[in-house]
Amino acid sequence: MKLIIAILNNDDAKVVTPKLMEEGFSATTLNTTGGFLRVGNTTLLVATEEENVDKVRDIFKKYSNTRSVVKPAVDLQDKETAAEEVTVGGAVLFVMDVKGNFKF
Ligand code: 2BA
Repeated sequence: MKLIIAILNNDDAKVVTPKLMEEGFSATTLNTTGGFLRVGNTTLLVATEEENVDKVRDIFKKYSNTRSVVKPAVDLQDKETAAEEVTVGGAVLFVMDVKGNFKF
């Protein structure tokens, strides 16, 4: 069994999550914040059998969009950072081994 940890834009998550449900997958949604931009994103946890990983990955690939976002300039007392444009996502996926799966 594998655990897919997927970080994606909140709007894309609203599309991806029902698509996963339609295909019979279970998912847990976490409201998260990106460390770099400090704006909200969504983290989805999807545990599934190894043979389904490609199908799950394809759903994320199909419904997640890349975005260009400007990280505003910050003035932290005497330390200034310039505004910066970064490309976010579509989705960032990590696939991990699951050693146990219990329900009580
Ligand atoms: P953020 O940390 O807010 O990062 C947003 C985007 O800013 C990133 O897009 C990347 O293009 C850029 N970025 C991130 N860290 C940077 C840095 N130190 N210097 C310059 N640019 C940087 P994505 O790579 O598509 O990541 C989207 C979100 O996925 C991230 O939001 C973060 O929440 C998560 N993420 C990405 N890579 C991760 C990793 N290795 N571990 C944990 N979370 C990750």
